[in-house]
Amino acid sequence: MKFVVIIPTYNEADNVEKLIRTIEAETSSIAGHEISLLFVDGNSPDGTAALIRKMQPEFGNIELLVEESKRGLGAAYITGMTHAMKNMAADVVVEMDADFQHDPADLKRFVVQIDNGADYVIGSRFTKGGSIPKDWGFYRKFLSVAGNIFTRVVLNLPKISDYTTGYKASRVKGFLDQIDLEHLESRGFAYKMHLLVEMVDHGAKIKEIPIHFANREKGVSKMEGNNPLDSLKVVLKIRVKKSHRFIKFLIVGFVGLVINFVGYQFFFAVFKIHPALSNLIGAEGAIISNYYFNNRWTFSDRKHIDLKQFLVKFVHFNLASAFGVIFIQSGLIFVFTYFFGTELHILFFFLATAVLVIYNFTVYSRVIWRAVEKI
Ligand SMILES: Nc1nc2c(ncn2[C@@H]2O[C@H](COP(=O)(O)OP(=O)(O)OP(=O)(O)O)[C@@H](O)[C@H]2O)c(=O)[nH]1
Ligand SMILES: [Mg+2]
Repeated sequence: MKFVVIIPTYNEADNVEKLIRTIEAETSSIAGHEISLLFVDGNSPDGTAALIRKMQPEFGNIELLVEESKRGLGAAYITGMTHAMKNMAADVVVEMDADFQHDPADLKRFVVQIDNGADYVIGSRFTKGGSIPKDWGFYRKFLSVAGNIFTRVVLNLPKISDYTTGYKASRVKGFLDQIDLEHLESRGFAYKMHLLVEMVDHGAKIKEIPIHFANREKGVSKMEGNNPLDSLKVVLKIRVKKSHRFIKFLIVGFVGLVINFVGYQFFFAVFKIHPALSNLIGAEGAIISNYYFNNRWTFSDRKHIDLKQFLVKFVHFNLASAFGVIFIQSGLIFVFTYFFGTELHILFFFLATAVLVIYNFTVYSRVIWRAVEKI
């Protein structure tokens, strides 16, 4: 596999030479994979790019992109990731800082986890065995910890101990290549949150590994002062966007319900078809409507356009819908009435239907409309 380690730099002249030598030494023992470095320099006035260029002939696996100017960490990574996928045939992309806060010796451990089947390896400072610098002030510690809790709760994410770490490896095929990087919120540090949410939404298998986050060796921090506020804004924006999707899903579902009911009445009353069969026809009408409108509207950013994909996913959609009604909704009603009798059957119906709604939304988001075909 080809691993591309993307390293954004801005005024890292004091670090890059040693960094390149260390990474090359640390990764030379990795067998069976090709490792390349991709620097994205924000046109540093201190000559960082020239130093990198000078080292390119010595190693042969270093690429450099120079931006017009410093445009933020997220912008640099979006440029780097797009280049790594389009022009370097990357199978895996690693995000890494240039200031030795991320230990190059850890790269091997990221590779091992990808080999073991992980799609998204997170270098965590807060999991057991990880650490942050001892001399970090209370404010920075607090921001990191509170930020993590806030992000997790507001975005209803799976349990990860470090949502904002900068040391990560992402699998390209089926994950990074399906994500619309140009539309990530924030061109600053907060792009990390959005990328993580996208990887989770695309069903990435996540593996956390502990890392020791060091103090930067040389040079000064480029952290923008508005990072915390920007991150807060991004988390809330994603929340609102997700809520929009959920509301659209509910409206589409309601239209489906009406179609189901009208179809049922129509075929029973007009054609005198057996009520059970009439309902089946009505329900299929609802399924078709739900699929069509969710594709056109709720998940318009992940629309199935290609006819074959549209039809294949429609079959999946039918199967998922049938599974939901039979095993989740009816199954739950069966279990409830088995334990508590039939007296409260109306309540059981609503409870089971609520679970079905959540099941449907999860399956639609994570399975049916998971793979985005780039338009
Ligand atoms: N190309 C580019 N690189 C950047 C930009 N901002 C930061 N970087 C680089 O991205 C990496 C992370 O930035 P840092 O300033 O170290 O941020 P940090 O690690 O969160 O903060 P410190 O702990 O203070 O170092 C470093 O390698 C920087 O040189 C930018 O706007 N453009
Ligand atoms: Mg740093």
